[in-house]
Amino acid sequence: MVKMPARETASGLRAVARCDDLGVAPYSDSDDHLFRPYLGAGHAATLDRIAAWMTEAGMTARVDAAGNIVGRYEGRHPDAPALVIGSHVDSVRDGGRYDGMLGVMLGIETVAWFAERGRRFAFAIEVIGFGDEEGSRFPVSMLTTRAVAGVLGDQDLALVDAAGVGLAEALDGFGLDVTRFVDAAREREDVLAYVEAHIEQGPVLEAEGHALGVVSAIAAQYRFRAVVTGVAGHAGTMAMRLRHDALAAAAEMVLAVERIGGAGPEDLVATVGRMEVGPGVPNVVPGAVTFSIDIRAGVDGVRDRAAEAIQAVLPEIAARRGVGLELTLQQDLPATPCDSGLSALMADAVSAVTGAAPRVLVSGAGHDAMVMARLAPVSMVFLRCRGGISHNPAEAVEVEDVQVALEAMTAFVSRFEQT
Ligand code: HGY
Ligand code: MN
Ligand code: MN
Ligand code: MN
Repeated sequence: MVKMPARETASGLRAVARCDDLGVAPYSDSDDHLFRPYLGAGHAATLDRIAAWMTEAGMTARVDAAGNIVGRYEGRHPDAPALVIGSHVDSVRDGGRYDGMLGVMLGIETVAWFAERGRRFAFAIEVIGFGDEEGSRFPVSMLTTRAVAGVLGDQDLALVDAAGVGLAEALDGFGLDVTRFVDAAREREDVLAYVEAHIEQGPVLEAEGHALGVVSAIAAQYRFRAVVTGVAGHAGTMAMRLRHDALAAAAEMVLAVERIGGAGPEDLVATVGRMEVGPGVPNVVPGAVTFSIDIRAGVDGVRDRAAEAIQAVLPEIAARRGVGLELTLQQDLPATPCDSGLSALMADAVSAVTGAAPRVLVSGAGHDAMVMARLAPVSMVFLRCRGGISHNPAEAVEVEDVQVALEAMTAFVSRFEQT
């Protein structure tokens, strides 16, 4: 492969350094590892910092009605529709520093690159840092992306977090009004397209020696909540044969979820990531357990069949063990294709800067792009990440790859201008 000349990497370095900066207190709710939940203690400070970087890059910055940070680089005419570049500023608990945030920093660096050269377009460029993509605090994900896309669900404004704090109260504490949450929605004619740069969060690009990849589609997701109700009892006196142990039943259900997830094609995955046990003390037979079920597959049908199998087997386990089961579908995100025209532009930009044919791949991870696709055509570019590790403090990127991604983003925007 042609050896590319050593790159000047100041912009890539700045993007990585800013992600590292935002990975520590007070921008993160944890003293040791990163945790940046939506409207958490560090959210306001994080948005302030990003707003300052957006302004420095030549944008105006504002916090929208849903607590997203929005930077705007005007086109040649005011009020022009925008090419939106975005990703998310929140994280999972004990997350990595680059999941989401690197895409926001690359959006800022893309604008800075054009501003430094005095380039203006027939369109504006907006950079959006979505406040809630992970769903780390409230039970569903992509809440503020759905606010921007105008696709909120009836239950969304009534969401309550694990501590019993409702969305309205959390917004009020942040200086926002829940009755205005829907005002974050954008008009279709304002958004020409949405582009997201994100770490792959998987091993493919590294294994095959690619710095970047072009995303063809984003996998379908279901998120369920399961509530198992048994009979609490004294751990010392309740005979085993008389028990209706909610945790033992849940444990059998977790193994059933794992078995069903493993019985399908490689891209079918099923995960129980969160479990609360009540009352949660060593000398009481658990009476109640709540756990999450996350099911994904590249196509809706495979996801749906796995969900049907799980919805059939869990009640059987509950009946046999004499416990109650309430299974609720909390989130349904269908598989989302990226726009073929934009993806062709992105592929051309990627091959121009890497000197190699681009690697095209499906994203098993969910992204803001799958919701923004309800508002505008979308394109995604992936960056290699070390060992494919993500949702883990060990998440890491190479500065050179970030620089190459920036070059691909600026090449994409220049091609987009020609369309
Ligand atoms: O869950 C996901 O795939 C994403 O990280 N929110
Ligand atoms: Mn930790
Ligand atoms: Mn994530
Ligand atoms: Mn992400």
